[in-house]
Amino acid sequence: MSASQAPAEHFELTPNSRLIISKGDITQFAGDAIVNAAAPELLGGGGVDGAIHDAAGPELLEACRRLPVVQGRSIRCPTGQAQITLGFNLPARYVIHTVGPIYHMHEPKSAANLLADAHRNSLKLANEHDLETVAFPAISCGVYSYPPGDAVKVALEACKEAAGSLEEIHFVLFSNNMYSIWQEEASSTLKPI
Ligand code: AR6
Repeated sequence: MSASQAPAEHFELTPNSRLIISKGDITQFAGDAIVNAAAPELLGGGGVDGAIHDAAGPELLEACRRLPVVQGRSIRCPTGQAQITLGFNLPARYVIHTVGPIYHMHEPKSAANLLADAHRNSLKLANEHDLETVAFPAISCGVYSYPPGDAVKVALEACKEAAGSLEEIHFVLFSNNMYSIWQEEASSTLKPI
């Protein structure tokens, strides 16, 4: 089946949490939170970050500006960390902003650790807010150039470790290619349900 016809695929991630992979636009996700693949300043940008800010409306940028600068003159979210705001005009109640690594700026092993941190810290915040459903895009797999075949392994392993009491962890992939990569990795490592 081609990805454009593909239904959402469900897998057992942990005994309590299911992993759901679908193709689409994450700004349409109507669960508790969507994760944004942001830049460290948290002031918007291109890619999924731009789409989320456009759909959420200007209040999202205002909420991001109010988050404290924690490093240097402008960094609100160092690579691998996460911050949470409301979702404003989005169907999702919250946006969890995280920053993945720029692949070529790190040794592959540190890039993998930072990408895992981005997923784990996003899920930590989701659990701290008692959320039940959260959706991730393919963090770092666009402008930040992380090879998607490696990123998916890191992302799914980190989600397994940090799922906590989340009922559903979704990955909403924008392209056929990214959807197929996620679907193949999940099918080969997790039990379908
Ligand atoms: N829904 C789901 N996925 C999407 C959407 C969408 N609406 N739009 C794009 N994607 P990127 P990064 C996919 O570049 O690599 C920004 O400028 C896209 O096809 O958005 O982490 C930030 O401000 C790709 O597979 O994020 C940062 O500066 C994936 O989302 C920088 O880009 C991630 O691509 C972050 O780069």
